[in-house]
Amino acid sequence: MTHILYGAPVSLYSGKARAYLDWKGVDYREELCTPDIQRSIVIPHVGRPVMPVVQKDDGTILQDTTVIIDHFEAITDGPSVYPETPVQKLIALLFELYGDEWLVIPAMHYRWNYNEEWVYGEFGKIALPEGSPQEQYDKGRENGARFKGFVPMLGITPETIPGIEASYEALLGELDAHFAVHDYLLGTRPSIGDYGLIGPLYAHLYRDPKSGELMKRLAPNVARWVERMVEVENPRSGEFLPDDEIPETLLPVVIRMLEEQFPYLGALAHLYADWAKANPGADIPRAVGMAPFTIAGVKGERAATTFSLWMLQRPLDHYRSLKGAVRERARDVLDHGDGELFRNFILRARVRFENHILSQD
Ligand SMILES: N[C@@H](CCC(=O)N[C@@H](CS)C(=O)NCC(=O)O)C(=O)O
Repeated sequence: MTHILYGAPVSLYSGKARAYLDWKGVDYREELCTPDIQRSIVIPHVGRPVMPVVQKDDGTILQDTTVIIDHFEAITDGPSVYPETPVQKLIALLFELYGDEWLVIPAMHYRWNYNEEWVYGEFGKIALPEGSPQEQYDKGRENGARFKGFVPMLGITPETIPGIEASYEALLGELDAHFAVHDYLLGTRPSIGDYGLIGPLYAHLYRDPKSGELMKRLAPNVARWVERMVEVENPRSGEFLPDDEIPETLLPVVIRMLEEQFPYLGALAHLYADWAKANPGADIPRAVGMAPFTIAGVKGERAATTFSLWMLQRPLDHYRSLKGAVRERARDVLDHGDGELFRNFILRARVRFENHILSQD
């Protein structure tokens, strides 16, 4: 018996899980997460339709890519995707947060505004793997409507699109310069930060045809990094840079992340804390209203997604556990940008994520 990854080629977070399982050398096979699988396996265990899901050989269901990764990290010997050195670990956790919870904006923008017709066929292949192209397209249009509906909630509007594109193209330039020198974010071994980036940068921004053309044209070194990540040649190999070094070429991306994502996360944390105060003990909704954000100088608002807080707590808790000289080294890296946004982050209320459910902590 092997483990099963229920996912799909078109799914952002499936790309993250698959790339990790391949690098980790986990014995698994992938099956399409069809509507039947959603009904018979996912919804009964997780409570809602979502992918990817791992069904372990003992029947245990793992959902959420971070939970999946942490599970296999805990039970598998050998090299880890978590750097042991503290500042690299912090940067890796921040990149996971950035990829998972922020780069979904360009990922969804380019998919739905440049690849819409194509992606309907892809959605159809999940629901009707044996169907004709026309049947798949029609079914995909029906099933894709829910995902298209997320677009405005993510802050993607005619007003914000110029900012989203300017930001993404600048990010590609920064990452291209980095991957011209380094195989992965922190050396010759992929870290949890690389897995955060690979979801949006593979399943949407590389694999969707129009987006892939753009990436290969503007940032060929990023495209090659995507290929290294998803076509794993040497599982469980490579090293992080010595001496807890953070490559200089990553600093522009750290600065960008602090500037773009952290004001939004700050607003989200306050909205959630106000909600929690008004609703003690209540089930946490997926979003607690809309939070403002600014991207490349353009203002918008997007759903204040509570799950992002759980992802934020990971680097924040790690940073706050650091002491003395180590904390100073972390501060020096962060303060290339507006590091205070992170270092002095006000988190008035926390969340817990257990058994697929987010709850008040
Ligand atoms: N944070 C989760 C998110 C999973 C997720 O949002 N998956 C998408 C597809 S890539 C999905 O199923 N979305 C449907 C929904 O959330 O309603 C993870 O890391 O697994």
